[in-house]
Amino acid sequence: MSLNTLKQADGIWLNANLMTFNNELPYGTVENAVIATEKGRISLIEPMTVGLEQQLDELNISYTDLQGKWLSPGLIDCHTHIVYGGNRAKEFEMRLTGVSYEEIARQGGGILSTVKATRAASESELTASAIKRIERLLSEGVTTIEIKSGYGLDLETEIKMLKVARALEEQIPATIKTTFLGAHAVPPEYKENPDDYISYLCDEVLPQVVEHNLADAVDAFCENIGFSKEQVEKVFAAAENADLPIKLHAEQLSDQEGTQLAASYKALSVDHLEYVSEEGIAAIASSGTVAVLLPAAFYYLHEKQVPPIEWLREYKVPMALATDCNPGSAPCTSLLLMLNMGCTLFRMTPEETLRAVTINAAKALGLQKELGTLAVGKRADFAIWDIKAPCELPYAFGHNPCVGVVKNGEPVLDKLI
Ligand code: DI6
Ligand code: FE
Repeated sequence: MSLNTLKQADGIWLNANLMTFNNELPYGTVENAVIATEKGRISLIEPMTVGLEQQLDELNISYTDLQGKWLSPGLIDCHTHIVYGGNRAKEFEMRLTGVSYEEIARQGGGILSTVKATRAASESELTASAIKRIERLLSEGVTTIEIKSGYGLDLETEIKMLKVARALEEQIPATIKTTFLGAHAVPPEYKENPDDYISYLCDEVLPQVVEHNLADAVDAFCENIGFSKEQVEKVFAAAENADLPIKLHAEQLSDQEGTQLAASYKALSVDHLEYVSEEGIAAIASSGTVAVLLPAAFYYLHEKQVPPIEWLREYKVPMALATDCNPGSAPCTSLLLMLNMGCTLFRMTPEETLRAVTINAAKALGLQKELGTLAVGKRADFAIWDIKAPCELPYAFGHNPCVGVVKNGEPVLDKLI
């Protein structure tokens, strides 16, 4: 045990069971461990030694005794649309009288009704409503959140959304990654000329987003109710020009072969994938792209076709899970519920679901060097769980055993008694 490291530590947790995702054991388990942090990073992970508490007491070094509780990397929600105006409860009601999600979108509802509400909302209104939703994620051990624009669909509102998303990092203890999703839907102004909208995005909106450093990635919705592969390719070319990595909403409702296109741009992730073909999976296997699965949208839209988990396993594509928190297809603020749905709806294993919200979710955001595992040198983001085994996290639903959250080495949620 390196007592010198412990003497310099800012925080020490003893008698912890760790899910590190950083060794060959299931969950990267390190049982009965000490974890310490210094200057916001993990400075030590070692097995407990006999008499350590006493040694620390004698040296007057304070620590938290976790008494066998489990500690995981801070969870990462790598796909959300959590900044938006209004809600779509009325459309939920419509869908239950038999009108489909696609039909509602064609009638000018759906994404466009949220566009109206988001354009009308002030920055402070958007911030306040997003914070309420984010607080629910944080209470479940989430320490990193990706947030997309895409409910503005004009220069002013896309910028407003991204500014609000960026500024959230100063108000909440989470890392925020922002994604420009101008190509989410065709706005009413361009209803007859979607190609002109794509040119507007590439020539006028994206340059402003880049100039003000408002986005960490660029995304698009490749779908028959969204944009064609050819239109998406123009957005990708502009993103590449601006040196921004790409992501894609791909094959959610039909196979548009957007996955292959995204792979050819070495996308960070392709998201949804219910209708992806084996060729699509083979393509992302060689491009190192993460498959982000979104069971809340699948569940909420009453989809029947599940993403091809078997192929993803066979081709060794890393799988991530996220809430897709949005007002239309996934008004969901529980990443723990996604673990459960990953198992029950998609038949993922409990370990796959936990890797999907830690190490693989970090990869989907290009953050794997900093986040997603417990290892010396990584950022000290972690969650503490009152459980006896990791599989308890996906096992129960509607239940939150998170008793502590540490962000950059600082306790930000503490229910430990
Ligand atoms: N796919 C989704 O699941 C969200 N966007 C997208 O392209 C849904 C957005 C919405 O319905 O508001
Ligand atoms: Fe989405």
